Amino acid sequence: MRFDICTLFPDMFTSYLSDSILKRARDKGLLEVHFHNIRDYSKDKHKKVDDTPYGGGAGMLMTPQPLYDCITSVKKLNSGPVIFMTPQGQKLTHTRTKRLARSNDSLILLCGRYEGIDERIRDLLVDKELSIGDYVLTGGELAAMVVVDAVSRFIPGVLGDENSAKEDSFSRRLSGKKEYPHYTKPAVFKGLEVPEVLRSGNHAKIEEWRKKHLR
Ligand code: 21W
Repeated sequence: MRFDICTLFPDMFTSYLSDSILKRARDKGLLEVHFHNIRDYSKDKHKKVDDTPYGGGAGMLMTPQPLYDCITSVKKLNSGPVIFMTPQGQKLTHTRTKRLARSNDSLILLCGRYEGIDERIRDLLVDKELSIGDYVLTGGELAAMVVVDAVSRFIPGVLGDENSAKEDSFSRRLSGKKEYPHYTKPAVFKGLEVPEVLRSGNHAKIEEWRKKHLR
């Protein structure tokens, strides 16, 4: 799956996407993430990308020209829908991340900054709007990273056998099941002992203990 991310802050993404599961997915060629700095498309002599709102009001808006040129240029590389990350968007859910992965070979993610974008960019280029929850972030970058992470887990081959997408804890919880308490070594930590039965090797007893402690 391919993601193209239009942002004023491409550097914010690199460390997260270059580690762990997502790094392995990119190395294996299962996941491609490309960045496009909206500022690079500004035709203003000072590379300006924001301006004051018509009608007045607090804050600045992203001006349409750099956004338009950035997105139309990216659309030549990526035929997927343009998704604008905004607090007004549809809420990202487990079901929506799954659907995004299953229905698209590629996505274009647009990260907003300041108070938002000029409405004409929505009219001309935006296909869908997504929010990641009811809280205020500084911009769309963190939200876009959440989309890449959550959606990538549904790309076949991205997760190893030990934590496959349909058996992960969140899917189990959604399908009506709960989680049991987990323990790893050491057997005693800060005076708290791992339940004896989990160290017994008796799989029937372990199963019984885990069922009893679902929450
Ligand atoms: C936050 C931009 C608030 C604009 C009218 C005028 C992307 C986000 C964002 C941000 C406002 C997401 C106002 C959950 C988020 C994002 C930055 C509006 C008030 N209204 N998901 N001014 N939360 N946030 N400011 O914040 O870009 S997805």
